[in-house]
Amino acid sequence: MECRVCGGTDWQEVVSFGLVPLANGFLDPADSYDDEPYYPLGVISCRSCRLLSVTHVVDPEILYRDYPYVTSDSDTITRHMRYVAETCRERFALPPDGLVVEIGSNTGAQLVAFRDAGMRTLGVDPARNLARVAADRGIETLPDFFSAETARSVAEGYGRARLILARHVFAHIDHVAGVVTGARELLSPEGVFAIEVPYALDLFEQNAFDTIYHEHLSYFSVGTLVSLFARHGMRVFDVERLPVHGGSILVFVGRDDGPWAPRPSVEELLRLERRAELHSDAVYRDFALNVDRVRDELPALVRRLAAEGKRIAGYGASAKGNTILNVCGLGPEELEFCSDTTTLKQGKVLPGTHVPVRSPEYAKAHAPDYYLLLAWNYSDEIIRKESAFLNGGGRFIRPIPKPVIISADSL
Ligand code: DWN
Ligand code: ZN
Repeated sequence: MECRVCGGTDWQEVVSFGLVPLANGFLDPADSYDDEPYYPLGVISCRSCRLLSVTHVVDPEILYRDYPYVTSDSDTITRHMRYVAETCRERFALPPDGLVVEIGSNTGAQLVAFRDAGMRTLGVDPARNLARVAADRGIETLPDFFSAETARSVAEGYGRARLILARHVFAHIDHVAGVVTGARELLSPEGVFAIEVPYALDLFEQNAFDTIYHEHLSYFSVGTLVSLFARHGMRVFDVERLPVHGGSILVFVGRDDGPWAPRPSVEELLRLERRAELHSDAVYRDFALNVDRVRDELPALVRRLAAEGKRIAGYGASAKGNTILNVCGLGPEELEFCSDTTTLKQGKVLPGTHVPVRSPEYAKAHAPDYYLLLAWNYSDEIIRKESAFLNGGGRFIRPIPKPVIISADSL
């Protein structure tokens, strides 16, 4: 396999989880589960550019045409999307009538913040179910994948963009070269391409191995992104480290013939990555050992509690939660149900484990003794929201970076 960033073929094996179902492959309980698809899941690291890549690429037509994840289903992300809009408008003095194009625009919640500031907006998202929701709230959305061709037809129909946004979608793209070339063509010379991706350093520091699933093809460091964009006539000129989704970077990229000079933030993170020795095999070996530790300790803890007669449920039917359950061998034996706020997921069952997804109202009426916090990236928000559960003696099991029990007393 050739590296999608540098073309290299010298790979270090990092983790291998065997056959795993799709993390957003929620099933209808009325359907038979016999033909549920499973695909190989593992991560390898390119020894030339240190891109982390999944081992097996699933056809994006299967993954994204009908998509259950709605970005605006948490206060944390809603606040974050407002921040992204403000920071982009202020830093880059975006003109009120400028065009903002968002790749992977989901239900349009991020673009609303630009539209409300008077800007012209266009979403591009292959999920037809979500593109319809976006259109209903007045955000024009092309129900398609972003590619060099899409970029060309958008430029012809709408003009050049001052800002192209790609939040938590860039790491989902296999043919990055086509997307980067397309973005460069679609940008006006002073335009900015802003991408937000999970950060490789956080993957290791948080031991966030549950963010490994078939949608996430790449796990990036700043160093890898700098070399990727340089190959395509673009320059990473600013980076911000943010806590969303367990640790992400918001990376600002300009055309190399544009006005944006590199800011110190880029060199600061490159220095941090050199200090973390991301170029050595040892980092990836250590990560694999930490992953194995959670794969041993978490099922042991959950099974011990279940054997003591404790009732346990999942909290947040997140994609990453499905990696945890499937990779740790936890399922309906241990979890009664999984609570989730997303109406598209309620009434379905989780991929692989077939644990039923229930609404927060159901969860409240059937409160367990323990919740396995599968949406641990929202710990603060959830702990605030669930103070009555905690004060009533309820507990959370936070699985990552290593399993811990959270109770009212421990907070
Ligand atoms: O890259 C991706 C990331 C950014 O988003 C996608 N491939 C898919 C998705 O990953 P995820 O499903 O792991 O994302 P979240 O945002 O961690 O999912 C949290 C889930 O938990 C959602 O289904 C909403 C739910 N939730 C809940 O039930 N109660 C969330 C909160 C905050 C809550 O209080
Ligand atoms: Zn590479």
